[in-house]
Amino acid sequence: MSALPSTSGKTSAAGSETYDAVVVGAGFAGMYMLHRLRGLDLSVRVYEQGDGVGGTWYWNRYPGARCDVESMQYSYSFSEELQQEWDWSERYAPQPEILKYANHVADRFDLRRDIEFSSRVEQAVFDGSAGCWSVTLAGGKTVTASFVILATGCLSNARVPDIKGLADFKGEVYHTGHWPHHSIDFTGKRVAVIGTGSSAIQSVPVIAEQANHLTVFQRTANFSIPARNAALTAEERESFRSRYPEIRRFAREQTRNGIYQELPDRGALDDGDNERRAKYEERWARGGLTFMGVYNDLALDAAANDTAAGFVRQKIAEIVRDPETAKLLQPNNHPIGTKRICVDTDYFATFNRPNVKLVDIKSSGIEQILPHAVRAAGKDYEVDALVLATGFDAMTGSVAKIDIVGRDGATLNRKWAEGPRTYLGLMSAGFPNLFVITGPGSPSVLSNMIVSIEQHVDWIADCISFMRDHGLSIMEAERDAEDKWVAHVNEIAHATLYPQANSWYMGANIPGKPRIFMPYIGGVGAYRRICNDVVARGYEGFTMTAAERPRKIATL
Ligand code: N01
Repeated sequence: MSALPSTSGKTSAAGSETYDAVVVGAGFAGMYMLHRLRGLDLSVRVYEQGDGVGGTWYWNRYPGARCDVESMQYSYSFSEELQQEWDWSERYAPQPEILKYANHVADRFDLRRDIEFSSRVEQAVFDGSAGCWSVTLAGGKTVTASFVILATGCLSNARVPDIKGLADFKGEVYHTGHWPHHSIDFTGKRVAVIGTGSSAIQSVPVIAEQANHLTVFQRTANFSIPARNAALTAEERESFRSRYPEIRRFAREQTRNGIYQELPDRGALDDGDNERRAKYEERWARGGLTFMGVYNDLALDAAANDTAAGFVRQKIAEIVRDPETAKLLQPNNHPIGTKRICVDTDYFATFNRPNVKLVDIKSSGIEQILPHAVRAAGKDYEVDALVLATGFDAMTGSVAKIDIVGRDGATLNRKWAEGPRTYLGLMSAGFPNLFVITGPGSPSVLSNMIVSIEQHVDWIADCISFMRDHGLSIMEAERDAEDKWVAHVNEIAHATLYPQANSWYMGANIPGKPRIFMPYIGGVGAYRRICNDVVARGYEGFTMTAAERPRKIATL
Protein backbone atom coordinates (compact mmCIF):
# COMPACT_ATOMS: atom_id res chain seq x y z
CA MET A 1 0.00 0.00 0.00
CA SER A 2 1.26 3.44 -0.80
CA ALA A 3 1.70 6.14 1.78
CA LEU A 4 -1.51 7.47 3.26
CA PRO A 5 -3.40 9.65 0.85
CA SER A 6 -4.36 13.04 2.13
CA THR A 7 -8.02 12.85 1.35
CA SER A 8 -11.20 14.01 2.86
CA GLY A 9 -14.49 12.25 2.29
CA LYS A 10 -14.91 8.59 1.42
CA THR A 11 -13.83 7.15 -1.89
CA SER A 12 -15.35 4.20 -3.61
CA ALA A 13 -13.24 1.34 -4.91
CA ALA A 14 -14.62 -1.77 -6.57
CA GLY A 15 -18.05 -1.11 -5.15
CA SER A 16 -16.98 -0.96 -1.51
CA GLU A 17 -16.47 2.12 0.62
CA THR A 18 -12.88 2.95 1.50
CA TYR A 19 -11.76 5.12 4.37
CA ASP A 20 -8.47 6.15 5.81
CA ALA A 21 -9.76 5.14 9.23
CA VAL A 22 -12.65 3.28 10.74
CA VAL A 23 -13.38 4.10 14.36
CA VAL A 24 -15.50 1.64 16.35
CA GLY A 25 -17.67 3.39 18.93
CA ALA A 26 -18.98 6.93 19.34
CA GLY A 27 -18.43 7.43 23.03
CA PHE A 28 -16.05 10.05 24.38
CA ALA A 29 -13.07 8.27 22.79
CA GLY A 30 -14.61 7.73 19.35
CA MET A 31 -15.93 11.27 19.09
CA TYR A 32 -12.60 12.89 19.88
CA MET A 33 -10.77 10.44 17.60
CA LEU A 34 -13.04 11.44 14.74
CA HIS A 35 -12.45 15.12 15.46
CA ARG A 36 -8.67 14.72 15.48
CA LEU A 37 -8.48 12.58 12.34
CA ARG A 38 -10.74 14.97 10.48
CA GLY A 39 -8.32 17.70 11.45
CA LEU A 40 -5.69 15.73 9.51
CA ASP A 41 -7.96 15.72 6.47
CA LEU A 42 -8.45 11.98 6.63
CA SER A 43 -11.62 10.23 5.60
CA VAL A 44 -13.12 8.62 8.69
CA ARG A 45 -16.18 6.51 9.38
CA VAL A 46 -17.37 5.85 12.92
CA TYR A 47 -19.64 2.87 13.56
CA GLU A 48 -21.73 2.96 16.69
CA GLN A 49 -24.11 0.22 17.76
CA GLY A 50 -26.35 2.57 19.76
CA ASP A 51 -28.57 5.12 18.06
CA GLY A 52 -26.80 8.04 19.70
CA VAL A 53 -23.41 9.25 20.90
CA GLY A 54 -22.11 9.00 24.46
CA GLY A 55 -21.04 5.37 24.92
CA THR A 56 -21.13 4.55 28.62
CA TRP A 57 -23.41 7.51 29.22
CA TYR A 58 -25.74 6.39 26.46
CA TRP A 59 -26.23 2.92 27.94
CA ASN A 60 -26.02 3.44 31.71
CA ARG A 61 -29.34 5.18 32.34
CA TYR A 62 -30.12 3.48 35.64
CA PRO A 63 -31.62 5.54 38.48
CA GLY A 64 -28.97 7.56 40.28
CA ALA A 65 -26.30 7.18 37.57
CA ARG A 66 -23.75 9.93 37.75
CA CYS A 67 -20.04 10.25 37.34
CA ASP A 68 -17.70 9.64 40.27
CA VAL A 69 -15.10 12.11 38.96
CA GLU A 70 -16.01 15.76 39.36
CA SER A 71 -17.57 17.07 36.17
CA MET A 72 -15.32 20.11 35.88
CA GLN A 73 -12.57 17.52 35.42
CA TYR A 74 -14.56 14.75 33.73
CA SER A 75 -14.87 16.80 30.56
CA TYR A 76 -12.87 17.36 27.38
CA SER A 77 -9.93 19.70 27.55
CA PHE A 78 -9.07 19.77 23.84
CA SER A 79 -11.17 22.84 23.09
CA GLU A 80 -10.73 25.94 25.19
CA GLU A 81 -14.05 27.34 23.93
CA LEU A 82 -15.86 24.14 24.89
CA GLN A 83 -14.49 24.03 28.41
CA GLN A 84 -15.25 27.71 28.91
CA GLU A 85 -18.79 27.64 27.54
CA TRP A 86 -20.26 24.49 29.09
CA ASP A 87 -21.98 24.95 32.46
CA TRP A 88 -22.00 21.85 34.67
CA SER A 89 -24.88 22.02 37.13
CA GLU A 90 -23.51 19.84 39.92
CA ARG A 91 -20.22 18.68 41.37
CA TYR A 92 -20.97 15.22 39.93
CA ALA A 93 -23.25 15.62 36.94
CA PRO A 94 -26.07 13.12 36.55
CA GLN A 95 -26.09 10.80 33.53
CA PRO A 96 -28.68 12.79 31.51
CA GLU A 97 -26.51 15.89 31.75
CA ILE A 98 -23.35 14.02 30.71
CA LEU A 99 -25.26 12.59 27.76
CA LYS A 100 -26.47 16.09 26.89
CA TYR A 101 -22.84 17.24 26.96
CA ALA A 102 -21.85 14.39 24.61
CA ASN A 103 -24.62 15.45 22.23
CA HIS A 104 -23.54 19.08 22.49
CA VAL A 105 -19.99 18.08 21.51
CA ALA A 106 -21.29 16.03 18.58
CA ASP A 107 -23.28 19.04 17.33
CA ARG A 108 -20.67 21.67 18.06
CA PHE A 109 -18.00 19.83 16.10
CA ASP A 110 -20.43 18.56 13.47
CA LEU A 111 -19.48 14.96 14.19
CA ARG A 112 -22.70 13.17 13.27
CA ARG A 113 -22.21 13.29 9.51
CA ASP A 114 -19.38 10.77 9.83
CA ILE A 115 -21.03 8.51 12.39
CA GLU A 116 -23.21 5.62 11.33
CA PHE A 117 -25.55 4.76 14.21
CA SER A 118 -27.20 1.42 14.90
CA SER A 119 -24.21 -0.19 13.18
CA ARG A 120 -22.35 -2.95 14.92
CA VAL A 121 -18.92 -3.99 13.71
CA GLU A 122 -18.75 -7.78 13.67
CA GLN A 123 -15.44 -8.52 12.01
CA ALA A 124 -12.21 -6.85 10.96
CA VAL A 125 -9.76 -8.74 8.78
CA PHE A 126 -6.29 -7.49 7.85
CA ASP A 127 -5.36 -8.02 4.23
CA GLY A 128 -1.58 -8.35 4.24
CA SER A 129 -1.16 -7.96 0.50
CA ALA A 130 -3.30 -4.82 0.25
CA GLY A 131 -2.12 -3.52 3.63
CA CYS A 132 -5.61 -2.57 4.82
CA TRP A 133 -8.48 -3.80 6.91
CA SER A 134 -11.84 -5.15 5.74
CA VAL A 135 -14.45 -4.23 8.28
CA THR A 136 -17.78 -6.05 8.25
CA LEU A 137 -20.91 -4.77 9.92
CA ALA A 138 -23.86 -6.75 11.24
CA GLY A 139 -26.01 -7.05 8.14
CA GLY A 140 -23.07 -7.92 5.95
CA LYS A 141 -21.86 -4.57 4.60
CA THR A 142 -18.05 -4.46 4.27
CA VAL A 143 -15.82 -1.39 4.02
CA THR A 144 -12.07 -1.11 3.83
CA ALA A 145 -9.80 1.14 5.85
CA SER A 146 -6.08 1.75 6.32
CA PHE A 147 -6.52 2.04 10.08
CA VAL A 148 -9.00 0.58 12.54
CA ILE A 149 -9.31 2.26 15.91
CA LEU A 150 -11.23 0.52 18.67
CA ALA A 151 -13.00 3.07 20.84
CA THR A 152 -15.21 0.35 22.23
CA GLY A 153 -15.04 1.29 25.90
CA CYS A 154 -13.78 -0.60 28.92
CA LEU A 155 -17.06 -1.08 30.74
CA SER A 156 -19.43 -1.51 27.85
CA ASN A 157 -20.09 -5.22 27.63
CA ALA A 158 -22.81 -5.65 30.24
CA ARG A 159 -22.66 -9.04 31.92
CA VAL A 160 -25.82 -10.99 32.66
CA PRO A 161 -24.81 -13.70 35.13
CA ASP A 162 -25.65 -17.30 34.51
CA ILE A 163 -28.18 -17.75 37.32
CA LYS A 164 -30.45 -20.77 37.25
CA GLY A 165 -34.01 -19.86 36.30
CA LEU A 166 -33.31 -16.26 35.24
CA ALA A 167 -35.02 -16.79 31.88
CA ASP A 168 -38.17 -18.02 33.64
CA PHE A 169 -38.68 -14.90 35.72
CA LYS A 170 -42.10 -13.44 34.95
CA GLY A 171 -41.51 -9.89 36.17
CA GLU A 172 -39.41 -7.06 34.75
CA VAL A 173 -35.63 -7.61 34.36
CA TYR A 174 -33.17 -4.76 33.88
CA HIS A 175 -29.38 -4.57 33.69
CA THR A 176 -27.92 -1.29 34.96
CA GLY A 177 -25.52 -1.19 32.02
CA HIS A 178 -28.27 -1.68 29.48
CA TRP A 179 -31.09 0.36 30.95
CA PRO A 180 -34.21 1.10 28.85
CA HIS A 181 -34.57 4.54 27.31
CA HIS A 182 -38.08 5.04 28.67
CA SER A 183 -38.58 5.87 32.32
CA ILE A 184 -39.04 2.96 34.68
CA ASP A 185 -41.35 3.48 37.62
CA PHE A 186 -40.88 1.14 40.58
CA THR A 187 -43.65 2.76 42.61
CA GLY A 188 -45.57 0.16 44.59
CA LYS A 189 -43.32 -2.67 43.41
CA ARG A 190 -41.12 -5.20 45.17
CA VAL A 191 -37.69 -4.87 43.63
CA ALA A 192 -34.53 -6.98 43.92
CA VAL A 193 -31.10 -5.54 43.19
CA ILE A 194 -28.41 -8.15 42.59
CA GLY A 195 -24.88 -6.85 43.11
CA THR A 196 -23.29 -4.17 45.25
CA GLY A 197 -20.74 -2.50 42.95
CA SER A 198 -20.75 1.18 41.90
CA SER A 199 -23.91 0.84 39.80
CA ALA A 200 -25.87 -0.74 42.66
CA ILE A 201 -24.49 1.68 45.21
CA GLN A 202 -25.75 4.59 43.12
CA SER A 203 -29.10 3.09 42.21
CA VAL A 204 -30.12 1.48 45.51
CA PRO A 205 -30.90 4.77 47.36
CA VAL A 206 -33.01 6.04 44.44
CA ILE A 207 -34.89 2.78 43.87
CA ALA A 208 -35.52 2.50 47.64
CA GLU A 209 -37.37 5.82 47.56
CA GLN A 210 -39.71 4.59 44.84
CA ALA A 211 -40.22 0.92 45.54
CA ASN A 212 -42.68 -0.58 47.95
CA HIS A 213 -39.89 -2.91 49.06
CA LEU A 214 -36.28 -3.36 47.99
CA THR A 215 -34.13 -6.42 48.63
CA VAL A 216 -30.41 -6.05 47.94
CA PHE A 217 -28.49 -9.28 47.34
CA GLN A 218 -24.86 -8.83 48.34
CA ARG A 219 -22.09 -11.26 47.50
CA THR A 220 -19.20 -8.94 48.40
CA ALA A 221 -19.48 -5.89 50.62
CA ASN A 222 -17.90 -2.81 49.06
CA PHE A 223 -16.11 0.27 50.29
CA SER A 224 -17.86 3.50 49.47
CA ILE A 225 -17.16 7.15 50.23
CA PRO A 226 -19.88 9.82 50.36
CA ALA A 227 -19.96 11.92 47.18
CA ARG A 228 -21.09 15.10 48.94
CA ASN A 229 -22.68 16.07 45.70
CA ALA A 230 -24.03 19.62 45.48
CA ALA A 231 -24.99 22.25 42.96
CA LEU A 232 -21.97 24.09 41.55
CA THR A 233 -21.99 27.81 42.09
CA ALA A 234 -20.96 30.27 39.40
CA GLU A 235 -17.91 31.10 41.53
CA GLU A 236 -16.85 27.45 41.75
CA ARG A 237 -17.17 27.06 38.00
CA GLU A 238 -15.24 30.24 37.41
CA SER A 239 -12.52 29.17 39.80
CA PHE A 240 -11.94 26.05 37.71
CA ARG A 241 -12.23 27.81 34.39
CA SER A 242 -9.76 30.51 35.21
CA ARG A 243 -7.21 27.88 36.30
CA TYR A 244 -7.96 25.28 33.64
CA PRO A 245 -4.52 25.34 31.98
CA GLU A 246 -2.81 24.64 35.29
CA ILE A 247 -5.43 22.12 36.47
CA ARG A 248 -5.41 20.11 33.25
CA ARG A 249 -1.62 20.10 32.99
CA PHE A 250 -1.21 18.99 36.60
CA ALA A 251 -3.81 16.22 36.22
CA ARG A 252 -2.13 14.91 33.07
CA GLU A 253 1.47 15.13 34.11
CA GLN A 254 1.74 14.98 37.87
CA THR A 255 -0.94 12.59 39.05
CA ARG A 256 -1.49 8.86 38.99
CA ASN A 257 -5.23 8.99 38.35
CA GLY A 258 -5.67 12.08 36.19
CA ILE A 259 -7.54 13.99 38.89
CA TYR A 260 -6.31 17.37 40.08
CA GLN A 261 -5.73 17.13 43.82
CA GLU A 262 -3.03 17.75 46.39
CA LEU A 263 -0.47 14.94 46.35
CA PRO A 264 0.34 13.01 49.53
CA ASP A 265 3.78 13.51 51.04
CA ARG A 266 3.77 10.60 53.47
CA GLY A 267 2.50 7.15 54.29
CA ALA A 268 -0.38 6.36 56.64
CA LEU A 269 1.88 5.08 59.39
CA ASP A 270 4.01 8.23 59.33
CA ASP A 271 1.22 10.00 61.20
CA GLY A 272 0.08 9.26 64.73
CA ASP A 273 -3.40 7.85 65.35
CA ASN A 274 -5.07 11.20 66.06
CA GLU A 275 -3.54 13.01 63.15
CA ARG A 276 -4.38 10.16 60.79
CA ARG A 277 -7.94 9.98 61.98
CA ALA A 278 -8.31 13.75 61.55
CA LYS A 279 -7.08 13.47 57.97
CA TYR A 280 -9.49 10.65 57.16
CA GLU A 281 -12.32 12.63 58.77
CA GLU A 282 -11.45 15.65 56.64
CA ARG A 283 -11.45 13.56 53.43
CA TRP A 284 -14.66 11.81 54.44
CA ALA A 285 -16.31 15.20 54.98
CA ARG A 286 -14.97 16.46 51.66
CA GLY A 287 -16.20 13.31 49.88
CA GLY A 288 -15.27 11.62 46.65
CA LEU A 289 -12.55 9.45 45.18
CA THR A 290 -9.70 11.57 46.51
CA PHE A 291 -10.22 9.88 49.87
CA MET A 292 -7.63 7.36 48.70
CA GLY A 293 -5.13 10.13 47.95
CA VAL A 294 -4.61 11.13 51.56
CA TYR A 295 -1.52 8.89 51.90
CA ASN A 296 0.96 7.60 49.35
CA ASP A 297 1.10 3.98 50.45
CA LEU A 298 -2.53 2.88 50.74
CA ALA A 299 -2.21 0.77 47.60
CA LEU A 300 1.15 -0.63 48.60
CA ASP A 301 1.24 -1.47 52.27
CA ALA A 302 -1.30 -3.74 53.95
CA ALA A 303 -0.94 -2.16 57.39
CA ALA A 304 -1.32 1.34 55.95
CA ASN A 305 -4.31 0.24 53.91
CA ASP A 306 -5.95 -1.25 56.94
CA THR A 307 -6.01 2.12 58.69
CA ALA A 308 -8.15 3.54 55.87
CA ALA A 309 -10.26 0.39 55.58
CA GLY A 310 -10.83 0.37 59.34
CA PHE A 311 -11.90 4.00 59.26
CA VAL A 312 -14.53 3.32 56.58
CA ARG A 313 -15.75 0.19 58.37
CA GLN A 314 -16.21 2.28 61.49
CA LYS A 315 -18.20 4.88 59.54
CA ILE A 316 -20.48 2.16 58.21
CA ALA A 317 -21.09 0.95 61.76
CA GLU A 318 -21.95 4.51 62.82
CA ILE A 319 -24.40 5.05 59.92
CA VAL A 320 -26.26 1.72 59.85
CA ARG A 321 -28.50 1.24 62.88
CA ASP A 322 -29.01 -2.52 62.78
CA PRO A 323 -25.69 -4.03 63.96
CA GLU A 324 -26.13 -7.23 61.98
CA THR A 325 -26.75 -5.33 58.74
CA ALA A 326 -23.86 -2.98 59.52
CA LYS A 327 -21.55 -5.93 59.97
CA LEU A 328 -22.60 -7.44 56.66
CA LEU A 329 -22.00 -4.12 54.91
CA GLN A 330 -18.47 -3.81 56.28
CA PRO A 331 -16.05 -5.09 53.61
CA ASN A 332 -13.56 -7.53 55.02
CA ASN A 333 -12.16 -9.61 52.19
CA HIS A 334 -10.10 -7.12 50.19
CA PRO A 335 -7.94 -4.07 50.89
CA ILE A 336 -9.73 -0.76 50.37
CA GLY A 337 -9.28 0.55 46.82
CA THR A 338 -8.26 -2.78 45.29
CA LYS A 339 -11.76 -3.11 43.96
CA ARG A 340 -12.82 0.16 42.39
CA ILE A 341 -13.86 2.30 45.32
CA CYS A 342 -17.45 3.55 45.12
CA VAL A 343 -18.83 7.02 45.67
CA ASP A 344 -22.36 7.25 46.96
CA THR A 345 -25.19 9.43 48.15
CA ASP A 346 -26.79 7.87 51.24
CA TYR A 347 -26.05 4.27 50.27
CA PHE A 348 -25.38 2.93 53.77
CA ALA A 349 -28.15 5.05 55.35
CA THR A 350 -30.61 3.51 52.89
CA PHE A 351 -30.39 0.27 54.90
CA ASN A 352 -32.01 2.11 57.81
CA ARG A 353 -35.22 2.41 55.80
CA PRO A 354 -38.00 0.01 56.82
CA ASN A 355 -38.60 -0.99 53.19
CA VAL A 356 -35.01 -2.10 52.48
CA LYS A 357 -33.44 -5.45 53.31
CA LEU A 358 -29.90 -6.69 52.76
CA VAL A 359 -29.48 -10.37 52.01
CA ASP A 360 -26.02 -11.85 52.36
CA ILE A 361 -25.31 -14.42 49.64
CA LYS A 362 -21.57 -14.69 50.21
CA SER A 363 -21.54 -18.39 50.92
CA SER A 364 -24.35 -19.75 48.78
CA GLY A 365 -24.86 -17.22 45.99
CA ILE A 366 -28.27 -16.92 44.40
CA GLU A 367 -29.64 -20.43 44.27
CA GLN A 368 -32.35 -19.89 41.71
CA ILE A 369 -34.67 -17.34 40.19
CA LEU A 370 -38.27 -18.53 40.33
CA PRO A 371 -41.05 -17.02 38.19
CA HIS A 372 -41.89 -14.50 40.94
CA ALA A 373 -39.07 -14.75 43.47
CA VAL A 374 -35.37 -14.93 44.15
CA ARG A 375 -34.27 -17.99 46.10
CA ALA A 376 -31.20 -17.28 48.21
CA ALA A 377 -29.85 -18.01 51.65
CA GLY A 378 -32.47 -20.70 52.09
CA LYS A 379 -35.46 -18.42 51.49
CA ASP A 380 -37.68 -17.22 48.64
CA TYR A 381 -37.93 -13.43 48.27
CA GLU A 382 -40.98 -12.50 46.20
CA VAL A 383 -40.30 -9.66 43.79
CA ASP A 384 -41.93 -7.91 40.83
CA ALA A 385 -38.74 -6.57 39.26
CA LEU A 386 -35.10 -7.67 39.09
CA VAL A 387 -32.26 -5.20 38.69
CA LEU A 388 -29.02 -6.86 37.66
CA ALA A 389 -26.22 -4.56 38.79
CA THR A 390 -23.80 -7.32 37.93
CA GLY A 391 -21.17 -5.40 36.02
CA PHE A 392 -19.28 -5.90 32.82
CA ASP A 393 -16.83 -8.12 31.00
CA ALA A 394 -14.37 -5.28 31.52
CA MET A 395 -11.58 -4.00 29.29
CA THR A 396 -11.47 -6.90 26.85
CA GLY A 397 -15.17 -7.84 26.61
CA SER A 398 -16.17 -5.42 23.87
CA VAL A 399 -13.01 -6.04 21.86
CA ALA A 400 -13.60 -9.80 22.09
CA LYS A 401 -17.08 -9.43 20.59
CA ILE A 402 -15.46 -8.38 17.31
CA ASP A 403 -13.80 -11.14 15.29
CA ILE A 404 -10.44 -9.48 14.67
CA VAL A 405 -8.16 -11.32 12.26
CA GLY A 406 -4.62 -10.02 11.87
CA ARG A 407 -1.58 -11.22 9.97
CA ASP A 408 -1.63 -14.79 8.66
CA GLY A 409 -5.14 -15.45 9.90
CA ALA A 410 -4.26 -15.04 13.59
CA THR A 411 -7.21 -13.86 15.69
CA LEU A 412 -6.98 -11.42 18.56
CA ASN A 413 -9.26 -13.62 20.65
CA ARG A 414 -6.88 -16.55 20.34
CA LYS A 415 -3.87 -14.35 21.04
CA TRP A 416 -5.52 -12.91 24.15
CA ALA A 417 -6.94 -16.22 25.39
CA GLU A 418 -4.46 -16.28 28.29
CA GLY A 419 -4.86 -12.54 28.93
CA PRO A 420 -4.56 -9.38 26.84
CA ARG A 421 -1.15 -8.65 25.30
CA THR A 422 -0.42 -5.13 24.09
CA TYR A 423 2.47 -2.75 23.69
CA LEU A 424 1.63 0.37 25.73
CA GLY A 425 -2.02 -0.68 25.67
CA LEU A 426 -2.16 0.84 22.19
CA MET A 427 -1.41 -1.99 19.75
CA SER A 428 -0.99 -5.75 19.73
CA ALA A 429 1.77 -7.41 17.69
CA GLY A 430 0.47 -9.17 14.59
CA PHE A 431 -2.38 -6.69 14.17
CA PRO A 432 -0.95 -3.84 12.08
CA ASN A 433 -2.67 -0.44 11.99
CA LEU A 434 -5.11 -1.53 14.69
CA PHE A 435 -5.20 0.78 17.71
CA VAL A 436 -7.08 0.41 20.96
CA ILE A 437 -8.05 3.51 22.93
CA THR A 438 -7.58 3.03 26.69
CA GLY A 439 -6.94 -0.66 26.14
CA PRO A 440 -5.52 -3.18 28.60
CA GLY A 441 -1.93 -2.30 29.46
CA SER A 442 -2.71 1.43 29.74
CA PRO A 443 -3.87 3.42 32.83
CA SER A 444 -7.40 3.57 31.47
CA VAL A 445 -9.92 2.54 34.12
CA LEU A 446 -7.56 3.46 36.96
CA SER A 447 -7.79 7.08 35.87
CA ASN A 448 -10.11 9.90 34.99
CA MET A 449 -11.12 8.31 31.68
CA ILE A 450 -11.25 11.57 29.73
CA VAL A 451 -7.62 12.34 30.57
CA SER A 452 -6.54 8.90 29.34
CA ILE A 453 -8.79 9.06 26.29
CA GLU A 454 -7.41 12.43 25.19
CA GLN A 455 -3.83 11.24 25.65
CA HIS A 456 -4.39 8.11 23.56
CA VAL A 457 -6.32 9.90 20.85
CA ASP A 458 -3.64 12.58 20.55
CA TRP A 459 -0.89 9.96 20.48
CA ILE A 460 -2.65 7.94 17.75
CA ALA A 461 -3.52 11.01 15.65
CA ASP A 462 0.05 12.34 15.91
CA CYS A 463 1.37 8.92 14.97
CA ILE A 464 -0.83 8.65 11.86
CA SER A 465 0.14 12.19 10.89
CA PHE A 466 3.81 11.29 11.32
CA MET A 467 3.39 8.24 9.10
CA ARG A 468 1.76 10.28 6.39
CA ASP A 469 4.44 12.93 6.53
CA HIS A 470 7.14 10.25 6.21
CA GLY A 471 5.50 8.23 3.46
CA LEU A 472 4.78 5.29 5.75
CA SER A 473 1.64 3.21 5.64
CA ILE A 474 1.92 0.21 7.98
CA MET A 475 2.69 0.27 11.67
CA GLU A 476 2.98 -2.67 14.02
CA ALA A 477 4.03 -3.34 17.58
CA GLU A 478 7.14 -5.50 17.87
CA ARG A 479 6.69 -8.72 19.79
CA ASP A 480 9.75 -8.17 21.90
CA ALA A 481 8.61 -4.68 22.96
CA GLU A 482 5.18 -6.08 23.71
CA ASP A 483 6.55 -8.92 25.82
CA LYS A 484 8.61 -6.47 27.85
CA TRP A 485 5.64 -4.16 28.33
CA VAL A 486 3.33 -6.98 29.42
CA ALA A 487 5.98 -8.11 31.92
CA HIS A 488 6.35 -4.54 33.20
CA VAL A 489 2.57 -4.06 33.58
CA ASN A 490 2.40 -7.31 35.49
CA GLU A 491 5.42 -6.64 37.65
CA ILE A 492 4.29 -3.28 38.94
CA ALA A 493 0.74 -4.52 39.52
CA HIS A 494 2.13 -7.27 41.71
CA ALA A 495 4.11 -4.77 43.74
CA THR A 496 0.74 -3.40 44.90
CA LEU A 497 -2.16 -4.82 46.89
CA TYR A 498 -4.50 -4.75 43.86
CA PRO A 499 -4.08 -8.39 42.77
CA GLN A 500 -5.37 -9.49 46.19
CA ALA A 501 -8.96 -8.63 45.29
CA ASN A 502 -11.34 -10.62 43.10
CA SER A 503 -11.98 -7.56 40.99
CA TRP A 504 -12.99 -6.93 37.42
CA TYR A 505 -9.53 -5.33 37.02
CA MET A 506 -8.28 -8.92 37.43
CA GLY A 507 -10.98 -10.44 35.21
CA ALA A 508 -12.13 -12.26 38.35
CA ASN A 509 -15.82 -11.44 37.83
CA ILE A 510 -16.06 -13.49 34.65
CA PRO A 511 -15.96 -17.27 35.07
CA GLY A 512 -13.08 -18.68 33.03
CA LYS A 513 -11.46 -15.31 32.28
CA PRO A 514 -7.69 -15.37 32.91
CA ARG A 515 -6.67 -13.73 36.18
CA ILE A 516 -4.45 -10.92 34.92
CA PHE A 517 -4.33 -7.39 36.27
CA MET A 518 -5.31 -5.61 33.05
CA PRO A 519 -4.72 -1.86 33.45
CA TYR A 520 -1.30 -0.21 33.80
CA ILE A 521 -0.90 0.95 37.38
CA GLY A 522 2.15 3.19 36.92
CA GLY A 523 -0.04 6.30 36.76
CA VAL A 524 -1.07 8.64 33.95
CA GLY A 525 1.86 11.04 34.43
CA ALA A 526 4.53 8.34 34.23
CA TYR A 527 2.70 6.57 31.42
CA ARG A 528 2.43 9.73 29.34
CA ARG A 529 6.18 10.26 29.69
CA ILE A 530 6.83 6.68 28.55
CA CYS A 531 4.61 7.14 25.48
CA ASN A 532 6.29 10.46 24.63
CA ASP A 533 9.74 8.92 25.06
CA VAL A 534 8.81 6.10 22.71
CA VAL A 535 7.95 8.73 20.09
CA ALA A 536 11.12 10.72 20.77
CA ARG A 537 13.13 7.56 20.14
CA GLY A 538 11.58 7.11 16.71
CA TYR A 539 8.53 5.08 17.76
CA GLU A 540 10.75 2.63 19.58
CA GLY A 541 9.19 -0.82 19.77
CA PHE A 542 7.05 -0.25 16.69
CA THR A 543 7.93 -1.12 13.11
CA MET A 544 6.75 1.26 10.45
CA THR A 545 6.76 0.31 6.80
CA ALA A 546 6.47 2.28 3.60
CA ALA A 547 5.26 -0.70 1.62
CA GLU A 548 6.35 -4.33 1.77
CA ARG A 549 9.84 -3.68 3.08
CA PRO A 550 9.86 -2.89 6.80
CA ARG A 551 12.27 -0.31 8.04
CA LYS A 552 12.82 1.37 11.37
CA ILE A 553 12.21 5.07 11.44
CA ALA A 554 15.33 7.06 12.10
CA THR A 555 15.46 8.61 15.52
CA LEU A 556 13.70 11.95 15.37
O1 N01 B 1 -20.15 -3.64 38.38
P1 N01 B 1 -19.19 -4.37 39.44
P2 N01 B 1 -20.72 -2.14 38.42
N1 N01 B 1 -24.61 -13.24 41.86
O2 N01 B 1 -18.54 -5.48 38.66
C1 N01 B 1 -22.14 -8.78 41.84
C2 N01 B 1 -17.74 1.85 36.73
N2 N01 B 1 -18.89 2.60 37.19
O3 N01 B 1 -21.59 -1.98 37.22
O4 N01 B 1 -18.10 -8.43 43.93
C3 N01 B 1 -24.56 -12.27 42.77
O5 N01 B 1 -18.35 -3.43 40.14
C4 N01 B 1 -20.69 -8.58 42.16
O6 N01 B 1 -20.32 -9.34 43.27
P3 N01 B 1 -18.75 -9.73 43.52
C5 N01 B 1 -16.78 1.70 37.90
O7 N01 B 1 -15.48 1.69 37.41
C6 N01 B 1 -18.70 3.89 37.48
O8 N01 B 1 -21.31 -1.83 39.70
O9 N01 B 1 -18.24 -10.21 42.17
N3 N01 B 1 -23.87 -11.14 42.63
C7 N01 B 1 -20.69 -7.08 42.43
O10 N01 B 1 -21.17 -6.77 43.69
C8 N01 B 1 -17.21 0.36 38.43
O11 N01 B 1 -16.27 -0.29 39.22
C9 N01 B 1 -19.72 4.62 37.95
O12 N01 B 1 -18.77 -10.75 44.55
C10 N01 B 1 -23.17 -10.98 41.50
C11 N01 B 1 -21.67 -6.57 41.38
O13 N01 B 1 -22.50 -7.66 41.03
C12 N01 B 1 -17.53 -0.38 37.16
O14 N01 B 1 -18.16 0.57 36.33
C13 N01 B 1 -20.95 4.06 38.15
C14 N01 B 1 -23.19 -11.96 40.50
C15 N01 B 1 -20.99 -6.07 40.14
O15 N01 B 1 -20.22 -4.97 40.46
C16 N01 B 1 -18.44 -1.57 37.32
O16 N01 B 1 -19.46 -1.25 38.26
C17 N01 B 1 -21.14 2.74 37.84
C18 N01 B 1 -23.94 -13.13 40.72
N4 N01 B 1 -23.98 -14.11 39.82
C19 N01 B 1 -20.10 2.01 37.36
N5 N01 B 1 -22.41 -11.51 39.49
C20 N01 B 1 -19.48 6.00 38.27
O17 N01 B 1 -18.82 6.74 37.59
C21 N01 B 1 -21.94 -10.32 39.86
N6 N01 B 1 -22.40 -9.99 41.07
C22 N01 B 1 -20.05 6.45 39.49
